[in-house]
This record gives sequence, C-alpha cells and structure tokens, in this order.
Amino acid sequence: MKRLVQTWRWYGPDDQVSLTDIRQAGATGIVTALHHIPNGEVWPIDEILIRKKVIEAAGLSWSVVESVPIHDDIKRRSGDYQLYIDNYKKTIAHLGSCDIPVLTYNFMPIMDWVRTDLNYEMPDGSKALRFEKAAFTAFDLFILERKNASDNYTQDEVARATSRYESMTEVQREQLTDYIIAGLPGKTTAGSSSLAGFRDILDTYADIGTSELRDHLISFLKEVVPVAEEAGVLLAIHPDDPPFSLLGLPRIVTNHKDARAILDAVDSKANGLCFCTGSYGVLPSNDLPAMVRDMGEKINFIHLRATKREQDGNFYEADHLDGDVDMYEVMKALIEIQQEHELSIPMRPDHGHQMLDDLSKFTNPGYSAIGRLRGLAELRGLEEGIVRSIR
Ligand code: DNO
Repeated sequence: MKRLVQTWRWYGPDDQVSLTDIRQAGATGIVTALHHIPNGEVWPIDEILIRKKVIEAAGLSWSVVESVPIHDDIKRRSGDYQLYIDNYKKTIAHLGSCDIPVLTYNFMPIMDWVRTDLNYEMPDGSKALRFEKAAFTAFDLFILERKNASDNYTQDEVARATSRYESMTEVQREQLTDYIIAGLPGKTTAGSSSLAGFRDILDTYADIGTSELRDHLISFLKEVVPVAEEAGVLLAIHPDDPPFSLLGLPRIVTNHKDARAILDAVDSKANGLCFCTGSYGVLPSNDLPAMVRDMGEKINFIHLRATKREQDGNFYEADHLDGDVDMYEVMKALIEIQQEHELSIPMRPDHGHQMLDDLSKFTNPGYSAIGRLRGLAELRGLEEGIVRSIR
C-alpha cells in the first residue's frame, strides 16, 4: 500500500524545535526554506547543499521546500518581473540538481497568511490561532486607514469593526498591526513593515483585479513549469489563507474551480497543488474529499489541519480531528488516490495548539512542537486505521 510521507516544517537551525525533536515526533521528511535569502534572489547550490547536509546528518531527508516566495513584481507583472522569473527558474533548476523533489509557493499579493489573534485561549487552556473579521476590518479602516476601504465592507461590518476598534487598548492595536504585517513565521510581506510602506505597496495593486492576477500566475507558470519538469521538481501552489479578499486585494486560489483552472492552464504533473485542508476548509462550499478525488493526481504536497468556522466569517484553528474538516473522509480520499496513481505524497501536520510545556516557552505561532506532535500522531493513527480497514 502506498503511504503518505510524514513530514514536518522546520524553520532552519534557529528553530527552537530541533531536528532530533522532529525525528522523535515520527516524521521522516523535512519541509524547510532558506529564509535568509532575500525575496527574488537565486538560491545558490552550495547554500542548498549545506542545509541538505544538516538535515541528512540528523537521519531525515529534505522532502519539500516551503516556500520560495514569489516577488510582487511577478504578481503585478511590472518592474523587474522578467528578471525575477529568470531567477525563479534558476532556483528551481538548482533545487532539482540537489534532488529536492517538491517546491511550495503561493500567489497572494503583498502578504502571506494572516491571523488576528495568535494566542486565542481554548477551553482546555491551550492556545490557538484565530482570524476575526471585525478585528481585521478595524485594522484596515482605522489603523491602516486604507483609501476607500469602506467600499469593501457592508454597513454592518463597519459598525462591528468600529465597536471592535473602540474596545481595543493602544497596546492591543499595536499587537494586531504586528500580527497582520509581520507576526507569523515564514511570512513574507512585500515592501516595508511600516504602515506607510504598506500603504504604498497597496497602491501598486490598484490596477490588478482577479483576472489580471490569474493571467500573471498563468504567464509565470508557462515559463517555470517546463523548467520544473526538466529539473524533476514538482510545484505545489498553496491556497490563499484566508480564502477571501483582504484589503481589497484579489484572490485566485480559494476553491475547487480556482484550483482546477490553474491545473488546466498548464497541464503537467509539475504544475500541482499544495492541498491545505485548513485554508480550503474555511469555505463551507469547498467539498474537500471531492477536491481530492478530482485533482488528487496533481496534489504534490498536503497540509492537514482543521479550521472551525464561527459567525461573521471568523474562524479558529481547532485540533486536527476536531474542526469542520472531515479528516476521515479527506484521509480516505488521499489514501485511495495514492493507490490509484501509485503516489506517496508528502504531508505535514499543519499548525497545532500551544499546549503543555510549550505554553511556558517561546514558540513560533502555529509551529510549536507538542501541538503538532499531537496532530501528527492523530493523523498517522487515522491513516493506519483506514489503510488496515481497506486492504
Ligand atoms: C502557514 C503556511 C503558509 C505557506 C505559504 C506557502 O502556516 O501554510 O505560510 O507556507 O503560503 O507559500
């Protein structure tokens, strides 16, 4: 039986979760990136090899790169975009020559994933990540003071955001700003981390709507997919997180139709998906097992986590088997697709609660050791149970 490859995200030598910890958690593969290389630059072969050696010395293998960020010039198709595409191609070729098989990226304008609370207390005392729409809207309207921002909200949303803003202390407002602009691990925010810099870069997207952004992604893929094929690297696009528009910016990877359109635009195994159940799972209309059955052959990487929807578009990250994601059905569909296409797809437990000893330590939000250990253990058990019951 083909099985998932159990992997774990590691932020590199400065990560407080060590490679030994990861091995003890039961993972065999590492998901990492050279975070110190500035966005847009080529990853040199010797730097890739140094990182690979460290991973292999710990008895693990480098299964996935997450992420090589995409420069905003490519997303806007302006400025030095051709140079950045050429650099991206070189990085892909370098990764291939070092036998790194999968590369994850996203195509979200300006900023990667966003949450408004990194310490949301659960009833059991553990801490989760949460996205609260009124808090985000309050940031947009009253902290960032984005031009014409109120056009993107209903009167009710503005009213909720206003009272939310009024309820916050100055420290909480600063904290929220930090969470949104810079606070999450692995996140790249284009331009500056100051509010003024952020406003300027938002202006550069004034003429980019959904169809422009999608066209730019497809033009990018037409150039890089053949290079990835040649290099033996599988690309995996991460969905937008959260899967709805923020700050009036376009979103193009939120649902089944979006993902299908991307796969169909450049038909190649190298043009694939990072199937993140937590991101797609925020939209109740996304039927996750059906997405796996339809697109599974092109799922090159999997993030398993379960978001729990609340009212008004809010959600938090629940325990892996306890959110709105039907993890049993998703896992079953993944196991079936792997047998059908003879694949062993790398999967990692994504985000976990800060719990037990980790509560008194500094941890990367969403990436503490024990919460993910619990997630990985639950997911492995689920896989084992399903595999045994169907063979
Ligand atoms: C968050 C992550 C994302 C992801 C990128 C992929 O936890 O899933 O930051 O790494 O969007 O490019």
